[in-house]
Amino acid sequence: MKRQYGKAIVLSGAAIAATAGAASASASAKDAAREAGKKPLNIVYIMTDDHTSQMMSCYDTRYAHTPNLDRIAADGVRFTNSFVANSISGPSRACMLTGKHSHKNGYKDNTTCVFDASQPTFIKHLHDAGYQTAIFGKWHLGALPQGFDRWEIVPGQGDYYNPRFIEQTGDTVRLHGYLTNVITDKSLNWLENERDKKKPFCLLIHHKAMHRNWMADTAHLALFEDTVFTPPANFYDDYAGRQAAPKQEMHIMKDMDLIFDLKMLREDKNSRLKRNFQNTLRRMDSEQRAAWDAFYNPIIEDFYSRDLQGRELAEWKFDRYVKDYLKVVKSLDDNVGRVLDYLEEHDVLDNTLVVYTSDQGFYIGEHGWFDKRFMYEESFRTPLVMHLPEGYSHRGDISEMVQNIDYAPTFLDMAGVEVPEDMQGVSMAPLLRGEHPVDWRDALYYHYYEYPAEHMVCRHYGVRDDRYKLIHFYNDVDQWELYDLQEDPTEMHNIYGQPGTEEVTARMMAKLKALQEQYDDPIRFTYPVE
Ligand code: SGN
Ligand code: CA
Repeated sequence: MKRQYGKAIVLSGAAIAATAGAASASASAKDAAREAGKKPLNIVYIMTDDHTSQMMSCYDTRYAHTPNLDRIAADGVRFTNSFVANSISGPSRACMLTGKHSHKNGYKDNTTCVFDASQPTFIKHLHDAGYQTAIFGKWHLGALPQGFDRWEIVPGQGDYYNPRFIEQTGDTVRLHGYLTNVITDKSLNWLENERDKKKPFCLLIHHKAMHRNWMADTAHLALFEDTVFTPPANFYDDYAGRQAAPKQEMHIMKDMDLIFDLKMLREDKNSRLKRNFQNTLRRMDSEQRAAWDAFYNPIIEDFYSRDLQGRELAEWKFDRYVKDYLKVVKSLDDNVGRVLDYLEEHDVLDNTLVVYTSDQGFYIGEHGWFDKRFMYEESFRTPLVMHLPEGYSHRGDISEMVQNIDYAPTFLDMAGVEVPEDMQGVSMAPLLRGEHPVDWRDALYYHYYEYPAEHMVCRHYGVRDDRYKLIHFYNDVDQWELYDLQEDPTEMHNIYGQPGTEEVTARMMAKLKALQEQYDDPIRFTYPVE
């Protein structure tokens, strides 16, 4: 099969010999940069959790106002076709770090896997090449981080209030404050006081926000209360023609917990996740708790007094879900602004690549859902905006299809470090220079494994090109789905097997087979159409 663009070693800045090992390649990169009077590249990679592009105003103006995220896009680039390889946290993080699909990096799901942290990552390659490396925030890979000079991570999913952190010594400490602020404080402190300012750096700022259960900072509780948010057109999807979709347990009406997710806590009311919510509230100090109760108590009383049912209840849940999510976005956006301001004020921004993305997209009521996992657009996509360092002239939108396996080769390529042969992603650096490589990939591969598990999304793999998507759900249903994204962008009509789709089905099946071979996915499959 034809090799795709980006496997060739492309070094940024002045021409640099590309055959040397990582350390010497970087030494030459830095020498060349110095000779050219340029500062070496820094990387600030900000990744949130479950932040979907429907909730970023530079992608979608229906709900959110995110001036700081929009500032990154306005001064830099916005990817309009950015996707993940496996739409769930740990696997996404493993793809991003290794530049490889899940079956190659071994971290296929959150529930049964532990990340083999001894394997190569872009962080280790940058570190070997002389970069200062650090991560603060959510790691979620089971094993402790390797390859970082400095790390402080939250255990598992982390806590919004007065969070625990695992320190590099192995001790777990409890800090005071709201997690999004605390992670940013730690990151800025490292930039200002802890790093060796003579070396280039790569800093990973990994937020818990906007992960479930969307607990806002008390400072933002009152926001968005004057607006009533209405659900998207396919909120009442009946899943006709699809077998996996009706099996899921991520439905706002059926599965979103009134107490844990929507905070309607009252002594005389019960829910499946009530105890989990009480545990999160117990983390608060008396001042935080008083502010929380003062805000929520009238809403709780009003809610139970109305005894909403059916669609009225579903739409009330949707509205509260969006309000909570937006309040959490507000903290995130403010904190991204703090990082951008720091870099600008300290004269670091010009030679720094600032990346903002999420570990995957999320449903905001589309198909009636919250959560992610499916290869349908809302969760297959992930936001991606970048502030570009000097030397990268492109501004505005980039429409080529990119995937989170591309991040690792991109960072190495831009830093002047050799991209290892076995990385499966491709460097996006040419796109950032404004080039449109004619042999850029024309289709993306996806494979999701976490089943049976929370939210009950069946295992599936699939292929997407610029118009069609073919998915095979193989456990424990066996169904193919085909969507025409041009005619049916919300993926409501599975046209697999319909008369007139034979040619496109055969073409997409061939692309799927080619990608499974190219990426060496060992899954045993049969292609019903050859
Ligand atoms: C938790 C959440 C789920 C979520 C997974 C994975 N439940 O288990 O709703 O799908 O994380 O999310 S909760 O009751 O603990 O909030 S991921 O982003 O980490 O992959
Ligand atoms: Ca996530």
